Order: sequence, then C-alpha cells, then structure tokens
Amino acid sequence: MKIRTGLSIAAVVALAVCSASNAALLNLTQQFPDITAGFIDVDYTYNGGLSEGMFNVTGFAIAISNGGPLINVDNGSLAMNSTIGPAGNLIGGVPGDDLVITGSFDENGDTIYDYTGVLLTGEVNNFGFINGGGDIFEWTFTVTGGALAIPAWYGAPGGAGGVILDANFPQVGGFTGSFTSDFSTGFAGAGNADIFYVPEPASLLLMISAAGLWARRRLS
Ligand SMILES: [Ca+2]
Ligand SMILES: [Ca+2]
Repeated sequence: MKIRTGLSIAAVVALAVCSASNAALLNLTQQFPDITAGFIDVDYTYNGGLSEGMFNVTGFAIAISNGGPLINVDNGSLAMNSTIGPAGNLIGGVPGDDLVITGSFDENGDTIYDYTGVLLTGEVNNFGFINGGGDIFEWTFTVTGGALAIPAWYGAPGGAGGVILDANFPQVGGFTGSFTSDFSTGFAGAGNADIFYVPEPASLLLMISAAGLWARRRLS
C-alpha cells in the first residue's frame, strides 16, 4: 500500500513535468539492467481519419547487462508498438503487449541458458522525442511480465522501464519532426536502442516531501 502511494505520486509528478514540454525528450538516463537492441527498423504510419499514427519498432535484442560485463542474447528480438497523436503526444499502446523482448542468455557462464523465451513485456505510458541529433525517441513503460520481471532484473510486474531509441534514419529527413506524415527507416535496420530498468525515483519523492513541508510552513 505504501509503495503504491509512492509510485502514484511519482507518476503524477512525471506527468506534470512531461506535459510542460510536449515536443521534447523525457530525458531518460540509461540504467541497469539494460538490454541492448540493434538492427532496428522504425516504421511510423499516420492515419488522418483517426488523427493518430502507429509507431512500430522491430529489431534484435543483442546483449544484456546487470551492471557487469555484457552477456550475449541469442535469438533475441525486440518489438514495440505505440499510438502517437499529431503533436507527438502518446495516445497509448496497442491491444496486447506493447513491448515484447525475447531471447536466451547464459548469466553464469556454464553454457546453459538461465533465461529463455519471453524475457520482458510491457505497456507504454509516456513518449518523448527530438528531431535531429540522431532522431532520438524515448518511451517509458510498465513491466507486465516475462522471465526478467523479477526483483533481480526488471522488478516485479508493475515496475518501471525506459527505452531510448536512436532511429539512425539512413536517408536525410527520415523524420522531420512531424507526426502527421509517415516516416520509416525502410529495411535498413540501422537503429539501436537500450531497454532498461528505472528504479523508483527516491529523489523525486524527497522533493515532494520537501515541497509539502514548504507549503505547510507557508500556510501556518
Ligand atoms: Ca497494450
Ligand atoms: Ca547458465
């Protein structure tokens, strides 16, 4: 109960911070554990009738680290789908899992896979971007399942994750900053991404407590 209250306060603050600057990055910082994905295709298709676009990300999960050395992920895949509004605002996810990462890896080096199959699933809940300088796109998501939805890795279901994607469009103007026209990397597969765990922002909670004290003092 206590944890849930803390998370919801953090979410409210995160929303307040993000709504202030729509066309901006979420300013996520890559943390551990982190899955590195590569050879990523980005495909955005705008539907004028619905006033929303489908943002598809498809690639390969390549390696994982829990802060130590990178461990190869074999037969790894990354798929992420989200629905974006004309202003670059997140409308939501898609039916079913928004984020799915699969693969197999051997954590302890005994040549036997310790984790295999669906490693991580999630539901997206925030989106940010910047046009130019690599065309970076960011999402946050809620962990919903997979073999890594455990405290040692990505936390229990309900935990928070982040995605930083460098689309690396092969053509000039692949993304122009507009979400009312289509853009795509084609099949170049040149993008790369990090999918990482976001610990509960203790510093934010401290800031809220401090703000609460300040408000109380002003009232008295
Ligand atoms: Ca979904
Ligand atoms: Ca092993």
